[in-house]
Amino acid sequence: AFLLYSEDRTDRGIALSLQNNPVNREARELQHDSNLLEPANPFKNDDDENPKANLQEPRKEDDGGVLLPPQNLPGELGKPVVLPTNLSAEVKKMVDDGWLKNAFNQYVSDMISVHRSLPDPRDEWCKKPNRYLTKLPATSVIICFHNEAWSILLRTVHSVLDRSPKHLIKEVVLVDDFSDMSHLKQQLEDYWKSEPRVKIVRAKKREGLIRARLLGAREASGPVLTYLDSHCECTDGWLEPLLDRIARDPTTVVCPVIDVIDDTTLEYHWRDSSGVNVGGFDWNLQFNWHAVPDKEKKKHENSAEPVWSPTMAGGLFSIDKKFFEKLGTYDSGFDIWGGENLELSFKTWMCGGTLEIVPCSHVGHIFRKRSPYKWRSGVNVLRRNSVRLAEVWLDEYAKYYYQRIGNDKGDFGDITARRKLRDDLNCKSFKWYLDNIYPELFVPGDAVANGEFRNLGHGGKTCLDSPARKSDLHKPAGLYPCHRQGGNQYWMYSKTGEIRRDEACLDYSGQEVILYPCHGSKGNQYWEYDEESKLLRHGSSDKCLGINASKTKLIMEQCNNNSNNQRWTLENYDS
Ligand code: LR7
Ligand code: MN
Repeated sequence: AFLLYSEDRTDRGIALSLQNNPVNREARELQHDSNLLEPANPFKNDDDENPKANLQEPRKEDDGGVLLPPQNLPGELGKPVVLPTNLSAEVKKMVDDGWLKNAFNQYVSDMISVHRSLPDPRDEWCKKPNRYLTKLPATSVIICFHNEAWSILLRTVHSVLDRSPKHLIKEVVLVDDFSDMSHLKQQLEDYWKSEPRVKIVRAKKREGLIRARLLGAREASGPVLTYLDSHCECTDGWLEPLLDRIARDPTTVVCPVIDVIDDTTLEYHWRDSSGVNVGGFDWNLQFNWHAVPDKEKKKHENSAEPVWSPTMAGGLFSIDKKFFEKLGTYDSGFDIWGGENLELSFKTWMCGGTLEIVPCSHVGHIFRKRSPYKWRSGVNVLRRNSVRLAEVWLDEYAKYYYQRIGNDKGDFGDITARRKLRDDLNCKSFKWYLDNIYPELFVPGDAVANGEFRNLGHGGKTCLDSPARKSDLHKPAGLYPCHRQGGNQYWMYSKTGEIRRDEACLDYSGQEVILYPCHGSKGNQYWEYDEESKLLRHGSSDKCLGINASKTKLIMEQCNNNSNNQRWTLENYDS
């Protein structure tokens, strides 16, 4: 198999058609297409100069005696595949095209077996005998895709079939959300022709991932639904720990730990259960990750035990089908992408369920830096979804989201049915959720001021302005003409003297004024506002926050009562 793979001069077209033969597993490995790469074999192990030295006896499978690739094929065991730098122009173009279409390295994915092996990231605790109930419910696995790459989609499905006990997979429902890539048409049907457990459902128009998931749920006949994105890989034993929680209590909604499949090398990254994160969100209604809070840690003897999570990332979870239906599934008014993850999270907690991350279950996901597909033109889809979410579930807290979007709700459609659902289910309040399930969240109402922070110097039209995303932490905070639309100009002044947005705090340690993760211990993040003089005096340096003459930079100066460029008005200040 190795010789064939490294020396055969098949072109890509042939590789593809071989790949489609569902009975010839070995032939599918020919997709690696190494001949197009220079040097001829870029996949050799780091410490191995001679590629032939890698030649080893292929493993035999116990069932059909079909050959499996040797462990040193590209990407096996989740190892990274690094392309050589001296690619020919022809190959480089294919690599670039792959990135363009998918926002990850499709070329590298195509080199890797759709049955590749992965590390086993499980804690020993997970493998103890009798850890899980012997009688577990079967699940329908629903995978929605819109223009997904061939090898990635196939690897997702094979990882489910290859690494789950047969009797626990009722079926795999592939929902095609109106893709136009040709490999997702007849070719996909042909590929799965001899696998009765794989069903393909086609949306008649572009529905977006939320309605596509609902379409999948309608086709699913198992008692449990398991959703996966179309670019995932399940590891050994991923399924049992999820189903076990649902078998014990069908109102428990469970998520695996989501490992990272590198978008460039397809390397499988994982951390042990001491590094497990839980989900949260910010007032822009964006999902984010957090370390497990101490209070939750104390409830467990072993870090591999399931932990409560305020929210889920959205794409990877299992839920009892009846419970999902009882909760009113998703708001089908949500379009394309976004918001549904928080909707289901809030509902689960507020309407009688529990949301958990199960550290014994690991599934990899390719995190992309941009969305490769078309959304919808002329509508801010995410905002519309988020406003629907806020209107139905956030009660009096919705206003904090609206402040972030400049109070511009736009047309968010009709939500009466969703409100009725909430009433009928007798769900708890959002305040209850925040107080009991997510007390770590900073609530803007607890701030002394919130909104724009305007400097009165040089015409008084300059506002504190920074995106304050995770990637902006440790970077200088900025300034911009005030625009009254919230967003990067929405700040809070907390009771404890922080100037913050979400988890970013204005911080000064003698150099530049930067954003830094809020630490809650004052010092470099302590600012004292005096309503009278309008100065913002910094705790540890005793200097005042000002702006330079060109209104481009925050500066720290000796405090001066008469200097307008040190004077600030904080919106909604309430002493
Ligand atoms: O119009 C669409 N139709 C689709 O079928 C758009 C997307 N999709 C499919 C798509 O092919 C993919 O399988 O829907 C899935 C999700 O789309 P991605 O992969 O572009 O989204 P993402 O991984 O960036 O999105 C995360 O947030 C989404 C919010 O709506 C969904 O909940 C995704 O499932 C979710 N992914 C995860 O939770 C994986 C971990 C990411 C994190 C954190
Ligand atoms: Mn995804």
